Amino acid sequence: MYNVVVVGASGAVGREILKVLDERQFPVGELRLCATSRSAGKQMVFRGKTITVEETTPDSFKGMDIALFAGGAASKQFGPGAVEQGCVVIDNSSNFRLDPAVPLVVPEVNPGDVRWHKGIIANPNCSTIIMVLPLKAIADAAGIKRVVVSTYQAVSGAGMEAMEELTAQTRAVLDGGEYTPKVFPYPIAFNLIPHIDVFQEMDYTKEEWKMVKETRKILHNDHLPVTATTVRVPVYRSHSESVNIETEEKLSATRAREVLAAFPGIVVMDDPEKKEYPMPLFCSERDEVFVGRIREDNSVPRGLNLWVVSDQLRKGAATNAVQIAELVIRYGCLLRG
Ligand code: 2RA
Repeated sequence: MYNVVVVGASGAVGREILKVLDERQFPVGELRLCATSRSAGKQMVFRGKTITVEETTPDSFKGMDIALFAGGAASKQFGPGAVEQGCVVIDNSSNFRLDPAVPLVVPEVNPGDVRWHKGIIANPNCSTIIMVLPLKAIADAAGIKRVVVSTYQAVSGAGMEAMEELTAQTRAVLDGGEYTPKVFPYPIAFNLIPHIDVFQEMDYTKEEWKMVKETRKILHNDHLPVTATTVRVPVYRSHSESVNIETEEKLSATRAREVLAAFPGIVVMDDPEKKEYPMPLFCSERDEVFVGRIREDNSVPRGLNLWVVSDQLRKGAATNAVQIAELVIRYGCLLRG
């Protein structure tokens, strides 16, 4: 059994981490739940036991084997200290993802990178995780020359307050009232916002750069041409992505369907005659990445179009983090003996 601390336990990702630990029968010994002072004192239930959320302090990691950080700034403040105390840190924030000394891992894609960790292992951005499973399947079968992705990202990617904003705003609009946005820069109800996170170089957003840079790191392909447009949509849960891939070798849609279906963690949902394709409606609260609308792109000699949907709180965050913790145990690379 392993002692586990969840930091950011009461947020949208933290809650999901607890569910996933339970569902996957993770061998939890002691479980400590931590958060900011604002959430300290809240009570949460894990496997029938009520646990009070504590404020995170350097002592929160004493005697712990694995720390799962749900996101935000906490891992910068407490992560290195936790490692010094012998605790492996699995971090869902962007604080360490591009640090060359920190592995960035999607277990179905680059599990071996877990083995060289020095204490911290980064969990990639949700929209990146969802895309790299099908990319790896296609790369292994035909090589990849270029990727063009457009995302349709659920509000829960921005946390629980963003979900509440969508609900309150939708009600206000239907009732003919007004609601001033607090989380998003514009109303999200009955709207789309082509702006996730802050604007950076070349007028791409940080979310768009994450998809470019993290994908290259996970696929061990530093120069892979990837370009992204990320868009927030008024959906509660599950990110969707339109992914256009130029391949090195020709891959028919039929063969693409086969290699995608054979890849771990992917479910192919693709039968146009039966109107079968992935949608957030079907994919939420599931751990798999769903792929449909698989078509050859005949505007280039070798190209494919995919429609990819996955629950970003699960595979895009909590499930991926817990899968990394499982690999740490399987590979025997905990910090304490
Ligand atoms: C979002 N990708 O959806 C972010 C969450 N990590 O806002």
